[in-house]
Amino acid sequence: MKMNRTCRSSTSAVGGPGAPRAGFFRNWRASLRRAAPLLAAFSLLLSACAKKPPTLHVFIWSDYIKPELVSAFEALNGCKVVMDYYDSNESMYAKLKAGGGGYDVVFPSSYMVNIMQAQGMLRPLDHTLLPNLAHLDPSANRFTMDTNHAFSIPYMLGSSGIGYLAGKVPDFQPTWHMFESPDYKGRMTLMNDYRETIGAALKALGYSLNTLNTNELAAARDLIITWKANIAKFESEQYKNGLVSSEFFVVHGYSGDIMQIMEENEDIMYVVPEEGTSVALDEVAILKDAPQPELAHAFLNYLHQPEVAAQNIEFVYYLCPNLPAYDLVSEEVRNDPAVFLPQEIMDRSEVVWDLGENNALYSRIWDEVKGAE
Ligand code: SPD
Repeated sequence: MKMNRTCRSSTSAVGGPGAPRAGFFRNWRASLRRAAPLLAAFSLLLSACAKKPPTLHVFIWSDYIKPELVSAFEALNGCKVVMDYYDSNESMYAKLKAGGGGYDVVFPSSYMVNIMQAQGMLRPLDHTLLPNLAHLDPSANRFTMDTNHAFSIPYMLGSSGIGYLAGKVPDFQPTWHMFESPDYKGRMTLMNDYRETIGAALKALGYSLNTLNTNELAAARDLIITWKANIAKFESEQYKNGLVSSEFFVVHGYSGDIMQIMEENEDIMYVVPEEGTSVALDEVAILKDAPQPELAHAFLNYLHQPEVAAQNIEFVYYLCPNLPAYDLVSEEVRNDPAVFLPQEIMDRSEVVWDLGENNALYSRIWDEVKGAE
């Protein structure tokens, strides 16, 4: 057989019928050489992914979950939980709106769930991943508009009230009008939270904290301006340290937060003023663009595991509406009216509702308070 160029380069001359052609090998080797850096990067990425556990980013109120429960969740799920904190619904909302975060899970109060859901900020919940929904106390539904838990599930119920130092304020009276007392000028704080503080003033005046009556709102504004002359500042977080260290004698704060610091200073007391207050249900929701939606569902479900909910109640001193957990908490907590709010407090208190476009009535009043001398 005459050998020509064609024959020498033919595959049958090298490996018989069906064997790959030498040209193919050359092309393949060249492609491989070209792809080598890409392949190396890809395998680096794979090994990095294999080593790095998934991370759940949680945006939550401060002092609102028992840290050991978070560690236990990490161990159970082979993941890492990174937490960031906020001190009001509005500051949380503003940060998310400004594009901050990359968060998966957030804890808005029920009125804020409504606002965020209407603006497409929340992810619909997949109930097949939330079997512990079966443990929810259905009576918590009167504090939320998301009664089917389409976008959120109840997390904790609590009240707002007044924390004070019994030894420093011997004439303390359980009324919002304490903030008018000149005797404690500079030693008092009010929350930097427009629905809470306008709500307190409205209750002090005998009005609803969801009123749309502009005269009532104007009267509340004027009362807060009177209070403002006596307080050290509007503040929703540092009041706890201030009460423990006796820098402040009378503070407007959240029930569980004030109960938590009682161990650090035996003089601290908490009361719900006789005129009534706001009772808030904070919920837990998954953000629309959550990077880890499945892990986020696992976290929500975990929070309603009865033993977890019970331990959390004991730690934060708020009430997780989880029926089997009620039987698992200590008798001391079960009988604590700051945790299991008695009917007489419920009767004079209200939930802050989303007022839609009328929310602006409140933010306008708040701007006027802040701007007043
Ligand atoms: N540190 C936890 C605070 C919880 C506050 N929940 C109620 C918010 C309603 N303004």
